Amino acid sequence: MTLLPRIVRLVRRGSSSFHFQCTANMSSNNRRLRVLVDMDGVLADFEGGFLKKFKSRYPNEPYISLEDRRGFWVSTQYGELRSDLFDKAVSIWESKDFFMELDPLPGGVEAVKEMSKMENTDVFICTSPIKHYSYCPYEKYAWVEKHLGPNFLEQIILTRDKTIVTGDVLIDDKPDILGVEPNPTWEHILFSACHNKHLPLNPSQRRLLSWSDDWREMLASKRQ
Ligand code: DGP
Ligand code: MG
Repeated sequence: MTLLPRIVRLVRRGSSSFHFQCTANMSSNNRRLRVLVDMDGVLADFEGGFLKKFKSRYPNEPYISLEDRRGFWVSTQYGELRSDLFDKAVSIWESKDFFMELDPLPGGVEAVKEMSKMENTDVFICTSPIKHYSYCPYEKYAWVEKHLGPNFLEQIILTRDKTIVTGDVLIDDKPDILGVEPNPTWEHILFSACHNKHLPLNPSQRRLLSWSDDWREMLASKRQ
């Protein structure tokens, strides 16, 4: 039997099996992997850039070496060292050019370029701007244009709540990614950073130790 008359009959009957077959075919043929990649601590060296500028602006103040960093919030640890260092830390990333001048972390830009060329793969940069918005959002766009190229400006998602973004994986250095959606669609792959590498291994959470780690295999596992 040729296909067209059969489809016409099924549509006239309003057949649910027709609908099922169409959506099933669409999902098997058009199944694309959506990868969300965080920026600070994953592509851009926030911690290294912060420490360099903190030492240069406050040369006589104590600082926390990257070896000794613990906990996601930099300002919290500086505030524990001495309470006035909280505001001094914040002043660094609230300054003009801080985000723009962050160095790329080794291999990140290359990995993102490579994965964006993979078949059936959509890559988005998913990053939370700080609330002091004078420079950060603009500079994040400028950083992406500079390091990944102008076409990548289409792929930027700026959000303070990553749980409402849909995707298959989110590669992110923040250990706990919380928001209004209790069941995000993505699997969080924890990207190792100076502040999280001492955390006890959670067997249900996969990690990428760096961009030299096997991110290709990790993506391949999501396609199965
Ligand atoms: P993300 O990498 O997308 O999770 O963004 C987190 C941002 O928060 C990133 O720009 C780093 C920044 N950040 C790190 N420590 C602190 C802190 O102590 N206070 C604030 N306000 N932001 C921080
Ligand atoms: Mg991050």
